[in-house]
Amino acid sequence: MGFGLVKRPVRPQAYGNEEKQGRGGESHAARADRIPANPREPKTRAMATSPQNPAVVTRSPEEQEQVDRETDKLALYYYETCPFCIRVLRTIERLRLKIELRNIRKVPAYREQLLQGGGDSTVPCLLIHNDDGSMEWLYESDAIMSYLEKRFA
Ligand SMILES: N[C@@H](CCC(=O)N[C@@H](CS)C(=O)NCC(=O)O)C(=O)O
Repeated sequence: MGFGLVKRPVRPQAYGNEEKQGRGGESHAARADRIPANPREPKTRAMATSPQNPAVVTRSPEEQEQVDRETDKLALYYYETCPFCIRVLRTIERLRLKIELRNIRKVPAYREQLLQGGGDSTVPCLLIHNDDGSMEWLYESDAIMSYLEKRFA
C-alpha cells in the first residue's frame, strides 16, 4: 500500500450565527447538532463532562422555544480571534442559546453601535433588551458567562 491521501472529516466552523436570519434561522448550535461524529476521536464525547467542561444542556422542544424567545432579546458583540469572546461563545454553545452574534471586525456598523451604545468598543459585550424597553450593555466575559449560566443553565 502506498501513502495515499487520507480523507479526514472536515469540521465546519462553529461560530458565525450572525447569519442566522439569512440562513433559515439556523444557529451555530443547531448546525453543531448535525456535525457527524469524528470516528478518529471516539473518546472526546465521552470525556465531555467534567468540572472544567460541563455537559451540554438539554431541553424539551417547548423549553427550547421559550429559551429562544428570551435569547431573541440578546446580542453578542465579538470577534473570532478574541480569546475572551471564545470563552463566551463556548458557553453559548454549551447552553444551546441562539444568541445573535455581531462581529465587530466584519461589520463596522456593529463596532459603532457598541461604542455609541455601550461607551466602549471592548468585546465581548452582551446587549440585553429589557422588557421595559431599556438596554443594558454587559461587558466582561466572566460577567456575561455568569449571567447566561444564571438565566439559562
Ligand atoms: N476583561 C475583559 C477583557 C476583554 C478584552 O481585552 N477584549 C479585547 C479583545 S481580546 C478588546 O476588545 N480589546 C479592545 C479592542 O480590540 O478594541 C473580558 O474578560 O471580557
